Amino acid sequence: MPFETPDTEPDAAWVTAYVGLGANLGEARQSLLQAAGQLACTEGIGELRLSPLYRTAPIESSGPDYVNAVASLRTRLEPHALLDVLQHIEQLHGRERPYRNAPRTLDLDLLLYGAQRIDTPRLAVPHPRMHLRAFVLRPLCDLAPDIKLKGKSLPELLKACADQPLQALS
Ligand code: PH2
Ligand code: MG
Ligand code: MG
Repeated sequence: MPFETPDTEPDAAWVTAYVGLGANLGEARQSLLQAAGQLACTEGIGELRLSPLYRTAPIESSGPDYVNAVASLRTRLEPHALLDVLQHIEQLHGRERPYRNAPRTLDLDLLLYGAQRIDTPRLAVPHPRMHLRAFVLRPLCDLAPDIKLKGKSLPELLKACADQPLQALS
């Protein structure tokens, strides 16, 4: 059996996940690009695709405009292990949490993990507010236009938040 590698675990299943990226402090654009690179280099994560970047007005938040994007990736990390990776990368970028929705140097949110629904004290997936936020829906639609949330298409959901200012960055 020339191709057997008996000293390694059998491959865990690879799952497609979507991560929301946002920042409105410091070099926001640079932080998003760096974070995408750091995620792509992480063991257990592959095939990362980053959406276009958007400048977006803060929603239920304050401070300067945000830069937002979404990344799709394939992972064999379990959801909470992936969350650990996201929080570690936020820390590397100096993330502080003085109060809810405070301006931030980097926010990485696990939006979708395959078709799984997760509800634990640390993690809710699908992200409970993603269907209401143009800064998530627009870049998600760029990567995966056929995804449905709450039984609705992304263009349909985007129409309902047409009042949320958003501008593509070149
Ligand atoms: N994130 C929030 C709250 N409000 N607004 C914009 N435009 N972009 C964000 O990433 C964002 C927000 C909570 O994480
Ligand atoms: Mg967030
Ligand atoms: Mg977050």
